[in-house]
Amino acid sequence: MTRLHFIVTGMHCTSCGLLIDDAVEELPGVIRSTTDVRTGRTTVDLDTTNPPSEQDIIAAIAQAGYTATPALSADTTPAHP
Ligand SMILES: [Cu+2]
Repeated sequence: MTRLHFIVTGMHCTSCGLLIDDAVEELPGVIRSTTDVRTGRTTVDLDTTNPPSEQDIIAAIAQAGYTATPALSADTTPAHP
């Protein structure tokens, strides 16, 4: 399973997050989408066999009316050089 993180702008309440999760979860290859309205982040768990691209997910979020940009993983720290 792969996990992608996005920063989403334009959300103002819990139902915004639910709209985004519904839109993303309709994409083939998406296992689960979790949006935290408070932090403005969407976490998407993907099937590794045929996952949608980052652009597919951003497009689905855009269709729901929000702007998403790829974010570095929230739960990993940058590797040391
Ligand atoms: Cu809302």
